[in-house]
Order: sequence, then C-alpha cells, then structure tokens
Amino acid sequence: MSSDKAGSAPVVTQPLQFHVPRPASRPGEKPDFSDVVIPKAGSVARPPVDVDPKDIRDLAYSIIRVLNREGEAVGPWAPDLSHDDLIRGLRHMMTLRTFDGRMQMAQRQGKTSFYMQHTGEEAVSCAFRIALQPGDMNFPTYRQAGLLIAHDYPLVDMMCQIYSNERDPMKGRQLPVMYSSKEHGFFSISGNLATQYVQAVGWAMASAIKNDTRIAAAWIGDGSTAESDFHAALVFASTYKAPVVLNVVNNQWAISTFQGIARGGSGTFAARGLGFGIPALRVDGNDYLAVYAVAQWAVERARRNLGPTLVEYVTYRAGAHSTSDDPSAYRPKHESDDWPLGDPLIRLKQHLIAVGAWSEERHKQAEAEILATVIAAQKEAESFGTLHSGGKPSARDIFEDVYAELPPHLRRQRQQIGV
Ligand SMILES: Cc1ncc(C[n+]2csc(CCOP(=O)(O)OP(=O)(O)O)c2C)c(N)n1
Repeated sequence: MSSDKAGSAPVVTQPLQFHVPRPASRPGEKPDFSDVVIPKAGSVARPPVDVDPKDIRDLAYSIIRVLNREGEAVGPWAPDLSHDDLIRGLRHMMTLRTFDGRMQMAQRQGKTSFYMQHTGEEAVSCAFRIALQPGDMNFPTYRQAGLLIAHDYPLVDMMCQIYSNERDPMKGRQLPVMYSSKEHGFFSISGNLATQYVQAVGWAMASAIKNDTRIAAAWIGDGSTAESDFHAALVFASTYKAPVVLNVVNNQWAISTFQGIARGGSGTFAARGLGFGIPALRVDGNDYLAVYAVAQWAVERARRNLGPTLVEYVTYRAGAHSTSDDPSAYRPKHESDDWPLGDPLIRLKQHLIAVGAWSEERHKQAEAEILATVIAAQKEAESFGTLHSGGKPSARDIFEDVYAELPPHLRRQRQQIGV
C-alpha cells in the first residue's frame, strides 16, 4: 500500500487483524477469575447521596462489599437491617432457589416447555425489592423473579403462568417465566432484550412530569447492554435526570458469550454511566447486605429528585442459561465453584449464624418448611393444568387484548376457528 501524496502517510505492509475478545478459560481448562479484582469487605467509602457524580468515579471501578470471609457485616455500607429482616431475606432467597429447583424438574418432566433459573443471583432481586416502596415500578428481565417472591406475589400464580394453564394470569399467551403484575410493581416481561430499559426511563420521566413520588427501576443483563436501547436509556435518563435506578446484572455470561464481548475494553459496565454524567456504583451481587445498601442509596437519590444511578451487580450465573442450554459446551464444568464471591444464600446464612440469629438446625427446618410450601403451591397450580394435561386457557383468549376492542377482522378469525 502506498499514498498518492509522497510522504503524507506511512506505508503499511501488515494485514489487518480482526479482534475478538476471549474468555479466560474454556471447557477442559482451569477456571480463571484473576481479572476480577475483589476489594476487602468494608473498604469502599460511602458518599452522601447528593454527591457530585464526578467525585465518585472510582466507585465504578471498585466493588462495594459488606460481608467479609468471617460472615461479619463491616464498613460504611453495612445497612440498618434487623435480624428479622435478614432472616426474611434469607427465606426469600431460599424460596426462589427451591422454586427454581421444582420448576426445572417440572420442565424435565414435560409439565412445561421452558424454564430459566436464578442460581447464584438470588440476592440481587430479593434484596433490591426490599429497598423499594409501594407504587415503585420494576422493569425486569426474565431473571428477576426474586422481585415477585420478595413482594409476596403468590407462588401458585407464578406456577400457573409457567404451566400456561387455565389459571395462568397471562392466559397462555406468553413464554414461561414472562410474568407481569402491575400491583406488584413488576412490568410485563418482553422476550426482546433491553426494550424494558428505555421504557423504565420513560416511566420515570412520566412520574416526574406528573409530580408523583414513585420511582422506576430498570433491569438488564451484561450481554444486553450491547443493545442500542441500553444507550438510549442512558441518554434520556441523564438529560432529564429521570428518577430511575439503572441496574446491570453482570453474571459474566450471555448464554455462551462471555461478558467481555459486550463490555469490550471499557473496564466495567458501571463505567458506562460515567460518560453520561450518571453516578455509577459496582457492588458484590452475592452479598445480600451490600445489594440492599446500594439499592437503598440509589433509590433515595431517585426519590430525592437527584436523578439516575447506574448500579452494576457483580455476580455469576451458576446454572444453565435456560432449560434449553448446556453450559458445559462453552465454559469449564465447575467454573462456578471457583467464583470468588461465593454463594449468596450461604453467605447470608453464615452471617446470621455469626451474629447468633440463626443455626444449622433452624436452617434445615426452614429448608423443609419452604420445600413443603413450594410443593403445596405446585400441587395447587397443577390442579389447574400443566402443559399437556388438565385445564387450558380458552382459545378465545387468543383474540382478546390485541386491541382494547375486538375489531371486525379478529371477530371473523375467531368465528372461523369456532370459539
Ligand atoms: C433482541 C434480542 N436478541 C437476542 C435474543 C436472544 N437472547 C435471549 S437471552 C440472551 C442472552 C442475554 O444475556 P444477558 O443480557 O447477559 O442476560 P442473562 O441471560 O445472562 O441474565 C439472548 C441473546 C433476544 N431474546 N432478544
């Protein structure tokens, strides 16, 4: 290659090379998390909520942690939660994990077509929910059912949705796990990734326009931050100082794609907020206390009209992406055992034992009670039908709610199938 104007550009002889980021390890190799730098619990400062975002840029590159190795709650972020609150939180996480186990099995038994588990990520949605107030609205992904469980949404209704049976609140129109409950502050889940992120910002803008007091919480996975709606959401949130908490759940994987593909060389997902002037925090997503404390901080900022906060939850997707996925095809089989932030249930359990509010016996007893509750809910849900047996939503429901009123062409189609 040479240039027209002699001497204006160097002569390049090397061919270009396409760059594709690679995960640290693949199946058969040793898991390697050496690039995940874990600060000591309690070591990150807690700024006031009205801090100038440019003064806390370093929080986008660190990890806020409360629970240390000994199970003690340490440092300025240790939240003001009673032992009873924490026991309730532990029970929410245990319920979600037990629910996941039963529904995963139900899928393998052919009672439903599909399921997605939360294994390892239970603290994120369960603790966040506790920081919200009635009327606030979450715009979740498919991996935040803890928002429903920690808000006492009936397990039977969740299961009826998963079974698409005659009591399915979604009337069989949606893929399993795509719940919706306005009353529980849980916006309808869409299969199209990231769409909810920008909608959450719009909802928050509307709340401010109406001089309401309610705030929104947007949710997205690491992989989905590569979608354009993520970037549009940050522009609008930043420009209009929308009362929204922008959550990014970095569980390291987007199906078979490691998080470096979506992140590129930016450093962290939290750091994405900095270019928009949005304060950004990174938190240990497997630390129930830290998640709650950071959520509370971000929620207070939004509620006090100080604008959006971006929060990156550093966690690990310990299970398969879904019942249609086999992670051993793309990552080391036991990679989750090496995840340096451990298991959120075990860490909260150890904390409660360390402070004398819990014991192995009480834990076993709670496990048994929760399993009995989940099985009872499952029996009840199955009495309304499962995928291939029992009650089903009416075929008439296919035509309802496409529009507010049934238009003539849909009426004709309904008549054609004789319902
Ligand atoms: C617009 C769009 N593209 C692709 C998909 C297919 N898809 C479903 S989940 C998923 C991975 C998302 O990963 P991430 O955002 O990291 O969330 P996670 O599943 O890890 O919780 C993909 C690519 C989709 N549903 N929508």
